[in-house]
Amino acid sequence: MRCRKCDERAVINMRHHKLALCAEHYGEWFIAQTERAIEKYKMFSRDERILVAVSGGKDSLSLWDVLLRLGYQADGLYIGLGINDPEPYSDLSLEKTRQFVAHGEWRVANRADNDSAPLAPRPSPILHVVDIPATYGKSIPEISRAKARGQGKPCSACGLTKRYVMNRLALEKGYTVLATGHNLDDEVAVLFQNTLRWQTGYLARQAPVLPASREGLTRKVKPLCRFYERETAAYALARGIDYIYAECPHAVGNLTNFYKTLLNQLETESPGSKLAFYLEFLRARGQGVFDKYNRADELHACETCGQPTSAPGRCAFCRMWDVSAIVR
Ligand code: Q46
Ligand code: ZN
Ligand code: ZN
Repeated sequence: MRCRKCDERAVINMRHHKLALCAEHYGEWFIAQTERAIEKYKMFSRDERILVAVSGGKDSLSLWDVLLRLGYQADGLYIGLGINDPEPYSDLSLEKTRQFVAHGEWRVANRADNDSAPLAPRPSPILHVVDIPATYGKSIPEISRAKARGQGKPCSACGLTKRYVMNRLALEKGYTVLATGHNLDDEVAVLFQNTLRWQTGYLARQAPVLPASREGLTRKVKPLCRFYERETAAYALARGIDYIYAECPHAVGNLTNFYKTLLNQLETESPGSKLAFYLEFLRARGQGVFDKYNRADELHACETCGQPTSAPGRCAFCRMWDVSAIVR
C-alpha cells in the first residue's frame, strides 16, 4: 500500500477515511486533525497554560508531543501510583516519560512548508512528578487493600486519587486546562457502558470539553478523542516515541476492556462504527438531548484541604487517605 500524498510506503491505512499515508504525512495529518478538534470544540487558546496528564503510554505521550509541536504551552504531570508488583509498571512508566522529555523530539516542528527555515528554539516543558507512596505513605494497591479489606481491584481508589491530584496540582500551579490522552476506543467503551445502563447523568457529562463549571475545578479536555487507539499508536511509532507497551496489571479483565473487545468485533464487521456512534452521540448532546440531566450539584470546600466536594465535611480523598491536615 502506497501513501496517498507521496507514493512512499504507507504505514497506516484508515479504511473509515479511505486514506493510507506514509510516516511523514501521517504525522502531519495527525497533528492537523488534533488542531481541528482543539478549535472545533474550543478546548483552549494559545495563551493558556495546559497541564497534560502523562502516564508513559502511547496516548498521553503522543498528545504531549502534538501540543508541543503545535507550539502550545504544555507541561506534563506524572502521578506515580506505586504499582510495581509483579512487574515494575510504575517505575517503567516514569522512565519512559522522563526519556520523552530528555529526547526532545517535539523540537522538530513540521517542516512541510519550508525545509530550510531555521526552527524557532522551543523551551523544554516542565514535568511535574507526584509520587503517591512518597507523598501519602502508601501505594495505590496498599491503600485499596487497607480500605477495602483486600477486596476487589484498586481502580476506584486509583481513579479518585488521580482526579484529585490532577485538579489540585493544576490549580496550585496556575494551569487553566487539564488535557488527557483519552482516545476514541476509550470514549466509545464508556459511552457504550453508560448507554447500556442509560446513565443519563454520566451521558450528559461525557464530552471532549468539560468546562470548569465553578471555582476550584479545572477545565478538562480530550484532544485525541476522535482517533482510534491504533491511530495514536501509529503516531507514536511514526514519531519514534518510546512508550510503555504494558498495560497496568489491574486493567486485565476489567469491564472496560470487555466492552472494547465487543466493540472491536463490531468495528471489524462494520468499519467506522465506533466513530459514527461517538460523533452521533456528540451531535445529539450538542442539540441538548441530555441537557436536563446535567445537574449542577452544590459544592462545598473540603474542611481539610479546601478542594471542592459534594458533601460538607472532608472530601472523599481526605477520608480515604485519612488526611487530617494538609497545608493549603
Ligand atoms: S492505572 Fe489505576 Fe488504571 Fe491501573 S489501577 Fe486501575 S485505574 S487499571 S487507567
Ligand atoms: Zn507520504
Ligand atoms: Zn480534602
